[in-house]
Parts: sequence; structure tokens; C-alpha cells
Amino acid sequence: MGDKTSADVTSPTIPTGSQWWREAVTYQLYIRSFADANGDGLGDVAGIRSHLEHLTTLGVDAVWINPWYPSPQADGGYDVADYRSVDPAFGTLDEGQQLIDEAHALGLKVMLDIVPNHTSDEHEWFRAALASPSGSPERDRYVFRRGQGPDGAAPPNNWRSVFGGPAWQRVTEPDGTPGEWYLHLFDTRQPDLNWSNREVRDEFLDVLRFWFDRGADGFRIDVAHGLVKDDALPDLVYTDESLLGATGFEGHPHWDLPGVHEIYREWRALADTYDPPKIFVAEAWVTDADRLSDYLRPDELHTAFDFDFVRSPWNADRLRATATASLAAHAKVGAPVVWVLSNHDITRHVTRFGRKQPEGEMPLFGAQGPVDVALGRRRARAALLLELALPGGVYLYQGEELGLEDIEDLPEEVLQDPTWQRSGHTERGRDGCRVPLPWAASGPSLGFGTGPGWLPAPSSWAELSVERQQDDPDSMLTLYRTALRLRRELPALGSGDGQPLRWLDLGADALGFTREPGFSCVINTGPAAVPIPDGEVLLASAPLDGVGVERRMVPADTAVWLRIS
Ligand code: TEU
Repeated sequence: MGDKTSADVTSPTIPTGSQWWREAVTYQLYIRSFADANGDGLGDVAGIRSHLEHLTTLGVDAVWINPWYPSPQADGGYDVADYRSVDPAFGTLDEGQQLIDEAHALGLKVMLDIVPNHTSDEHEWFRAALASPSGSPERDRYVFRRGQGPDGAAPPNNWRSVFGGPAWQRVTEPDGTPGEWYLHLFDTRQPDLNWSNREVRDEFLDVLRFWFDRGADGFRIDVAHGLVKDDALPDLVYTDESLLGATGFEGHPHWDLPGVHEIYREWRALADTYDPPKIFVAEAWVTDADRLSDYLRPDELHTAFDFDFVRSPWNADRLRATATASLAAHAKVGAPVVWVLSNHDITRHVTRFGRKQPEGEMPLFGAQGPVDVALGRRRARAALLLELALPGGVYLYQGEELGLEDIEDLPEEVLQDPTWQRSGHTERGRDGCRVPLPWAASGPSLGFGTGPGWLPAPSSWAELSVERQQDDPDSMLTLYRTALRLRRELPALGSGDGQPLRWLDLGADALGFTREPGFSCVINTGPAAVPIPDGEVLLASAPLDGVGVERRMVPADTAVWLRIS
């Protein structure tokens, strides 16, 4: 829905048109940590169903549910054993269907998560591959190779797993002898699929169809940049020890190869056979906005997360530069930018913004020194107003509406991210952003479930619980609700198709822009207050009074939305 009409403004649900994704605000449901209805410590489908009102009150348009398929959970469900069902720990396929239907009845679109780069080692295909000989069709669905050296005892090349350690695992052949190696860019329990194999391609088209036919409105594509590998398997020169967050570069042998695009053209053709068409959002870690826009050409994917925005420190110049580059690159292919600040893989942005800000890129993983959580929250409030005012779509990560920070001191014995094991206990991994949500100010897991959650929430989160925040006019939750309501009501906000934003010149420490009709957003990332352009203040991320005498000012680390003439 490029143009908002007055009907859209009063309608309780947003986009009904087939273009809804061009401006949707999507809420990421990390199912393991959202709400636990059966008291086993792990979130579940029933937990989501019991809290749908939270999402409608918040005012989002869609949800993205992280993998809910049967899985040994070696990587939080990104190790899928069966792509056509729901893990019993989360519920049943029927309950999944009910959730999709209930969400639709509330006007929410439902995005699922497809994991095409690898399966679980417990997937029937991988079991068959292990039981079959070298060179068999069963092995050809994965990337099996003979090792180097006379006995094949050395891995086929030097590639490393994203989670640490080598990216190859040697298998024992059915006759008991040491045999071939298989590729796993992630955990050993996540063997990479061979996308040169037509059977693999057809299987995933069929899996997409399975869920599309059950009402899924689209898919987030896991590791969208990773599916195709250079067959020659050349060694890589590693310059950065921190593999998490590694992106492709021209000529990289396993990230962002040109061959991936052909796969997405097939997916798009399938999605377009539905009415309304189904949609995709790519998780593609690539070098820059231009490379990302290749995934968004008209016959490929609809959207992709803008990780350049995530990597920007709290700095007006840098935020403006990255937003400008992303908007320009996306405009070339007619795709909306998808802004995002946090997800289940990276340090929550309250924590990132609460640190000393780097000169270069924002580190996305691991503890990085002292955190001023209050400052981080103040900046997170301002960052929200920035991303919601930019043209395009937005993904929110569960818990950011409560202002949750990363928990960097989880006890070692509770850590589950495979990074922790595979790095030889040097990298704690991503559990700190996956701590279960606090719904209530009391209880063994602050209302997440009836017992303890799979990761413990700090007692300080009682104050951040939904219960505490929902009626507090100054809370983060109230800011999210108000901002999302205004974003729906203001005709200037949303997709912005055909309505370019205009940057204001506010000096090095502030960024601001106008959008038609009659809207302006100003964000002060610096230490000193900056003057507000003329206009009526619609929303501010912090109180404006008391700063400046002659005219109102935007204080440090604050954003405002204005109605201008
Ligand atoms: O993440 C893909 C991925 O490449 C990330 O691990 C990435 O390297 C890092 O987070 C930032 O570069 C996806 C899922 O989001 C993640 O949870 C899974 O662990 C991973 O794929 C494997 O499926």
C-alpha cells in the first residue's frame, strides 16, 4: 500500500493490499524465549497464542517466527530435522495452523523461517547419506569430499565454521573405516546442503509450498548468502579472527556467490503464483548495500534486512551515510529498505548504544567493555523514532519494546549457543540476547512460564516487565505503542514510495529529514542540545522542556517527530 488513504488511517489493521510488505512493521518472535505455556522452560506455540494481544496492542503488522520445526535444538532450531512439522516441544502442526489463522483474524501477517543452507544431522536425508557409500545420490545432497593427504586424514580445505573450529567433519563409513568429510559452515550438527543438486532445489520449493498452502504469508531466508559454494573448494585467507559476522567479498568461495540468485528467482516465481503473492526477507550478510540490492531485483526477493544500519555506531554522520547509501541502492531496484536494530544473533541495541561508541563499525557480538544501560536505553528510544520514520519496513526483535539489555554475565553452565563449545569457551555466543521475556513483576521466570525459563532473567527485569510498563506513560513500551500508532496514522510515514526524504543540514551531531506531507524527524546523537525546526511536536523520545530558553531544543541522545507546514 504505497498510498495511504483516510480509510487506512482509521482501519484497525494495516495493509490488506499485496504491497503490505513495503512498509510493514514486523515483530520477531524468538519462540524459545517469548512465552512458555506448558511450564517446561522453553517458549511454545501456545505461549504465543496466549499473548497475541500484546502484538495487536503494540501495533505491529506482521510477525516472523523463528524456526519451530522438529529439531534437536543444537542451534536453537536452526538445525531442522523435518521441515514440514512443528517440534513437539513447541506444540503440534495443528496448533501452528491455529496460530496462523488466529494471527490472520487479527490482521497480522505471518512470516516463517526457512533454513536452506543446512539441515540437522538428524534429518532423514543426512542419516541416509551416512548410511550410503561415497558417490551415492544420498551423499550428493550434501557436500561430502575426500580428505587431503594419503589417508584423507586432513580436511578437504581450511574453511572454518562460523561458530569456531574447522568447517569439516570426518565420518565413519558404514563399514567402520574412517571416511569422507562433510562440510558444515555452522555446527557439526548442521551439514551443508548441496544446492547444485536438483533434488535439493525441488525439495525446498515443495517445503515453501507446504507452508504457503497453510497460510504462511512469506519466509525469512536463513543465511541467504551462503547456499552456493565454489566447487573447487579453494582455501581461504582468514584475516579476521572473529568469524561471527564475517561477510562475503568479491570472489569469496562460500558467501554471496552469484549462483544464489538463480535459486531465488525460482522461489520468487513460486511465490508469485499465489494471490496475494507470498513474500521473502533475506538474511544476507554481504559487503555493502549494492551487493544486497542484487538480491532484491524485481524477479528475486522482496526484502532483505539492512545490516549496514545495525553496524552503524550511534553517530549522526554515520547513521545518515548508511541510510543514504541503503536508500539509494534499494531505489535502484525498486525495493524498500528493511530497517532493523536487533535480532536473536546480535548484542541487543540497548547494550550496543550503552557502550563507548567505536570509530569504525559497531561490534555485534561478545562483551566489549563497560555498558551504561540507562544511556543505551535513552539512545534506543531515539533510535526507534529514527527507524520508524525512515521510508520502508521495520523488524522489531521481541523484548526491545521493553528496553531489554543483553545479559552478558549469564552463568557459564546455562550457555547453549554452540559458539561457546566450539570456540573452546572463549566466545560466549548469542545467549545474552535470547533471555526469556519478562511478562510479570514476579514469579519464577517473571511471567515467562510457570517455572524457571531455559535462561534466567535478572531480577532487575521485574521493573521492565510488561506488567510494570503497560500503564506507565513514560515507559519504553508506551513509546513503542505511541510511535507505531502514529506511524500508521501519519500519511508521510511508511513506504515512502515515490516520496523521497529530504535531509536537513543540522551539523555533525544531529541528523534530520523531512517527508511529505508535513513531517520532520530530528535525532540528536551528540552531547549538546540542538534547536528544533519550527513545527508541532508529535512525539519525543525524552522530555524537551527545561532545555534552552528562547526556543525548544532537542537534548542529547533524543529524537523528535514534528508536524511541519
Ligand atoms: O545466522 C546466519 C549467520 O550467518 C549468523 O550466524 C551470522 O554469521 C552472525 O549471526 C552474524 O554474521 C543464521 C541464524 O540467524 C542463526 O541464528 C543461526 O545460528 C545460523 O543462521 C545458522 O543457521
